[in-house]
Amino acid sequence: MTLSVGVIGLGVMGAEHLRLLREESTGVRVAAICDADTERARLLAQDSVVLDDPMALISSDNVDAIVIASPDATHADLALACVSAGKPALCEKPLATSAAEALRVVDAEVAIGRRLLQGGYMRRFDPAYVEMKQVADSGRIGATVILHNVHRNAAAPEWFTGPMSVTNSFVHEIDISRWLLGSELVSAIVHAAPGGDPLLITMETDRGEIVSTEVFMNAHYGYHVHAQLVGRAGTVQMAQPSLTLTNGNRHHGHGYPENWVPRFRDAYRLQMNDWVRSVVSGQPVGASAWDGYVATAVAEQVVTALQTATKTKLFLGARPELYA
Ligand code: ISE
Repeated sequence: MTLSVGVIGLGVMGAEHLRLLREESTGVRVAAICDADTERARLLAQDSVVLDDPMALISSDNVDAIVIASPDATHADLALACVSAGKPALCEKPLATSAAEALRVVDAEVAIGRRLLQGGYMRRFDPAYVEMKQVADSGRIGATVILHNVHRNAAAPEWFTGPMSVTNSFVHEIDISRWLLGSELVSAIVHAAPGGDPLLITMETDRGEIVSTEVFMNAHYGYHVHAQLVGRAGTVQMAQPSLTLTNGNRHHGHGYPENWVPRFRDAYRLQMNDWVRSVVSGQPVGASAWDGYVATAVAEQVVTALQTATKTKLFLGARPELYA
């Protein structure tokens, strides 16, 4: 069976997902694509049908499953439309721009009693994070006490507005910290440098671990994500920002990519391959709609913690049985 996929949104991430589906996935074809910029869609069309309306793509009989990579504010409505059409979707993060909207998506899945949505939290597929989790889970570093995260962008994307360093970028650390530690986040305090960038966000988990994250949107030197997990008997951390060392201009060392696409290329590919397999098998993998709700809800409360500059107790709704 060949799975027919539709892709909504063809910006940086949508174009990469389209490439992965066409060039690095098996058992799948891209039946339809859609972007607010119809010219951009036409240029990427190849043998896919170009549609103007994302809702028409979701309901098309020629589309079995959907990749949502349109702007953040559109994700929740499109995810809801996929659930009501009974079609699986890989939805880029964040699932929604508010906790209330994210909860509507969760409620829709709960109402039909099926998990159809996978959140695009691709770090769960990154070989370095996967190895860190294996080391932590093996007990080799003892009980985990601190997770240090660094999340630096060379420059904030031009579409960044307001608190997106939290709601669009830091959501990755919310998700990956919960996944790595297997704990829930219970409090947050945020320190902002003058001008609001970088941020230093310190959270505590329900098992007393401390999670520190520097989110620096304009670090200039390149895109750099790093993590170190500290246990009572050892530590595990990412070894390198790149796979090779270069010499030039009287300098020897690692290079940094421009943005997240080259850094997480393997993660995006593995995520896409697993998503396609999971749609065919009906066995969900990766971040669920519930994980998407948690990331958005915690981000919303971290934005409040940023504004109040005080330690904020985090709260979540009750996790439905579907996500046990
Ligand atoms: C971007 O939207 C992503 O999802 C990247 O993974 C993240 O590192 C970057 O900060 C975001 O802006």
